[in-house]
Amino acid sequence: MTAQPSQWIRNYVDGAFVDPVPTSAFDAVDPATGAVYGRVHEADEQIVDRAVSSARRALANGWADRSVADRVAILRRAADLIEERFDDFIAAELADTGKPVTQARALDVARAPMNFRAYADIVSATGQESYVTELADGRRALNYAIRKPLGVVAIIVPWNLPLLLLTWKVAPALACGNAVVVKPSEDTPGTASLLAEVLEQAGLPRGVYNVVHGFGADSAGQFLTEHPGIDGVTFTGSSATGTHVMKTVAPRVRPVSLELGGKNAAVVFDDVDVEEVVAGLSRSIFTNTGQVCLCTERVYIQRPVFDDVVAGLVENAAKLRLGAPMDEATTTGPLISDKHRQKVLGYLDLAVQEGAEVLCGGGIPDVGMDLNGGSWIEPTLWTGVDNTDRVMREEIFGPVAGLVPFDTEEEAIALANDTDYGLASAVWTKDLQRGHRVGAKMNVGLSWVNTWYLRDLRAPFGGVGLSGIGREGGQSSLHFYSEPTNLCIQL
Ligand code: NAD
Ligand code: 6OD
Repeated sequence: MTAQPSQWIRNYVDGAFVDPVPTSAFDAVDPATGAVYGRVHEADEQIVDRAVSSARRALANGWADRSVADRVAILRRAADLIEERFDDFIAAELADTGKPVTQARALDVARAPMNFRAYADIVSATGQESYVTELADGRRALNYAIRKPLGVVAIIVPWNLPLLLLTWKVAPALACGNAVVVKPSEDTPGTASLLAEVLEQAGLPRGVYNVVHGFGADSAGQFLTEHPGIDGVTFTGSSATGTHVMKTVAPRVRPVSLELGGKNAAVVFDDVDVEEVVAGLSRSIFTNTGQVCLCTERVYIQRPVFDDVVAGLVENAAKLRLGAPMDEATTTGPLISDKHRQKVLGYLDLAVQEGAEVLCGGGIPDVGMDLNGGSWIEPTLWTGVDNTDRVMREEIFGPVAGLVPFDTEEEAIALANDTDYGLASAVWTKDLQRGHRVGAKMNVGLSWVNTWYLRDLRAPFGGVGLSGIGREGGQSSLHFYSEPTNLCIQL
C-alpha cells in the first residue's frame, strides 16, 4: 500500500496548480532517510498538451512582445521573492535531495536569485549587431539583426542541483521572451513547483511558466519532447538520455542544447602547495557527494608529490561528516536514490575486480538508526587504476576518484584528454605559464587552473564530446534562447 501523502507536489499549467489525481501519482522520497514525504502528480499526455498550449497562448497574448525592461523587472522581482522565501526553497531542496543545509544555502538556493539577476543584467546590457553595407555600385544599406524569442521552450533538468540548474535555464529563457514548460527530475520535483508560486507573485503572465512532473520514457519527458508545439529543447542530464532527446526532436529540426555528463580530470604538478591542492581536490571530488557534473573522478598527480597528495586526500575523506541534512556540521549527504546507489556500488565492486587498491570507503556506511534507510555511500578513493579501466572511463556520479601518478607534462595532458567526455578539468600548478599552456590544451568546455567550480555566469558553459552540444551562459544563452532575423534596409 502506498503511504498517505503529507504533501502534494502538483503540476502548474496556465497560471494555476492542477488538482492532483491520486491514481496518477508517485512517491516523493527523502533520500536521507528513505521515507516517503509526499506524492507527486504525474502529468499525462493531456496535461503536457495543455501546458504547451497555454505557453503558446501566453506568447500570442503579448509576452513575446513585452519590452526588455518589463521582462527584466519581473526577473528582478522573482530574485527578491526567492530570497524572501529562502527557507521554503531550502526545505523543499533538502526534502528532495538530503543534501547538507550548509551547501543548499551557499550554492543551490543562493544561485537561484543570482541566475535571475545575472540574466536581467545581461539581457539589459546587450545590443544588436548592425552593419552599414557599402556596395561597389554605390548603394548603401543598413543591416541589423533583431532577436526574437524561440517560442515555447521545453526545459528538462536532472536531480543533482535541482533549483540551480532549473533557474540557470528558466532565467535566460524568460529574459529572451520565451514561454517555458519545465520538467524537473522525478527525484526532485519540489522546487520547480515552488518557483511557480514565486513567478506568479512576481507578475509573470499566466502560461509563461508551466511545470509538468513525471519520468522520461512513456511519461512527461517523452510527451514533452515529442510535442509538435515545442520550438526548442534545453536538456541537462545524462549523455544517454541527451542522445535520445536529440533523436526525438530531430525530425522536426528544432534547436537543442545538451548539457550532459562528465568524467572530469584534475592534473596536479609537483610545484604545488600540497595542503592547498588537497583542499581543492577534496572539494572537487566530494562536493554534493560527487553528484555534480563538474566533479573530479580522475586525478593525475606528478610523481614527486603523489604520496603526499594521496595521503592528504585520504585524511580529508576521513574528516567528511555524513549526517542529517539540517545538522550544520554535516558535510556530505546521501546519494539521490537507492537506484543510483546500486549503480555506484556496482562501480565500487568493479573497481576491485579491475585491480584497484581501495584507500578508503568502498561500501555502505553506518550513519545511525535514523538515517540508515537512506541511500548513503562511503567516500571512496582508489590507486592502482589506469585509463583502460571502466571505472576511469565511465561517469560514476558519486564521491569517488582514481588517483594516478604521471611524470611529464605531455603525459598528463594525454591522460586527461584520453576520454570520450569533455566537460571540465582542473590544473593545479604554481607556474602560471604552465597553467595557461596546459589549461588551454584540456579538451573540455571549462578548464580551471588552481580552482574548481568558480563560476562567472557571463562566461560560456558546456561540454565537448559526450558532454554535450552548444553553450549556455551569458551571450551564449541569449543566442540559444532567441532567433535572429537580419533586416536589410537599402538607404
Ligand atoms: P537523466 O538523463 O536520467 O535525466 C535527466 C532528466 O531527463 C530527468 O528530468 C528525466 O526525467 C528526463 N528524462 C529521462 N528520460 C527521458 C526521455 N526519454 N525523454 C525526455 N526526458 C527524459 O539524468 P539524471 O540521472 O537525472 O542526472 C544525472 C546526469 O546529469 C549525469 O550524467 C550528470 O553528469 C548530468 N548533468 C550534467 C550537467 C551539465 O551541466 N553538463 C549538469 C548536471 C547533471
Ligand atoms: O553552475 C552552473 O551554471 C552549472 N550549469 C552547473 C552544472 C553543474 C552540474 O552538475
